[in-house]
Amino acid sequence: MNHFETKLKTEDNTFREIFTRYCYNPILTAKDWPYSVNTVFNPAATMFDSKVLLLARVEDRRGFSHLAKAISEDGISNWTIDKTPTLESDPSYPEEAWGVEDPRITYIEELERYAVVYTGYSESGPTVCMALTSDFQTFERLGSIMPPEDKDAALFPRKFGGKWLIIHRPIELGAHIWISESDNLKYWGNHQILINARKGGWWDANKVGLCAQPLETTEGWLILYHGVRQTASGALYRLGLALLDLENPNKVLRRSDEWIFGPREHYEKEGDVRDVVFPCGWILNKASGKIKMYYGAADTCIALAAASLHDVLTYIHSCPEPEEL
Ligand code: BMA
Repeated sequence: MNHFETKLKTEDNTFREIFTRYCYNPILTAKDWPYSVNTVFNPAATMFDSKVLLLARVEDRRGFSHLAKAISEDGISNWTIDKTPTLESDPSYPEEAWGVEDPRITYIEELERYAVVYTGYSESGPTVCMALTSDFQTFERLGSIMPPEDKDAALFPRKFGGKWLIIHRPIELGAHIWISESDNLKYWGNHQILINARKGGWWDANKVGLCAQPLETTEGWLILYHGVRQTASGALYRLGLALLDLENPNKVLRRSDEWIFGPREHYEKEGDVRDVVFPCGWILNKASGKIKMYYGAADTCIALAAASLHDVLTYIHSCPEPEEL
């Protein structure tokens, strides 16, 4: 039985959804956790030891977040969850004073380690932090790598022209998505706007941010990002796609004009923060050509949706080339 929705259309038949939701969503909630927590959401996702590893944002009942890992063979069920927090704020790192949030994971072959890029909630606001790990048990912290306020960051898995590249979203100067380079993963420069927040009536006006880590395909780097629309009843978090040049990721080849996924089901529309879908990770199974996208729903639980890479690439190629910034 196919546990993803077989319908490819929304009820009013107006939009062919590229990502279809798992019919038993949500896949993980606070009730599944081995210790008492408020909510579990916004998970990073990667393959580890041939299994799916999620690193979820877990909010405790003080309101602070830590990261906790959950591992599953099929990436859908039978999750093994760490009995205690996997990565929690360390008092010797003041940038994590009020917790750690929203991780993204990239495997760095050259280092034979995973880079976990996450938000440190410092007393001066959110800042981008990085830690390296080979086992998801011990982490080597590189500390804060961007001044606050900055978040929604992920690393590319290899160097380009001898430089590491990172995507991130400083809040000053318009909440655009930026790309920066480094010789050593610690000190970053040559900052450039990559994807701008549009203006006015657009779904992604005023604030955008990277969602999952960049996904390498033969046709370019797939980028999943969120746009935040302020409405009379609060913020509305929806998702768009972009395609970056494979050898020069500073160049945006395509960008969706429309959002491709947004809050629709009750678990996305109701929770601690209503009307939020917020993926921090996706996994491409190269053999089947399927992408599994893991997302936080309403800042309360973790849900899953899947798409075929072919459909995603066909869609993004039908999108316009963005105007030069
Ligand atoms: C963002 C982050 C996310 C959260 C979203 C909606 O600024 O804090 O972790 O899911 O807001 O509340």
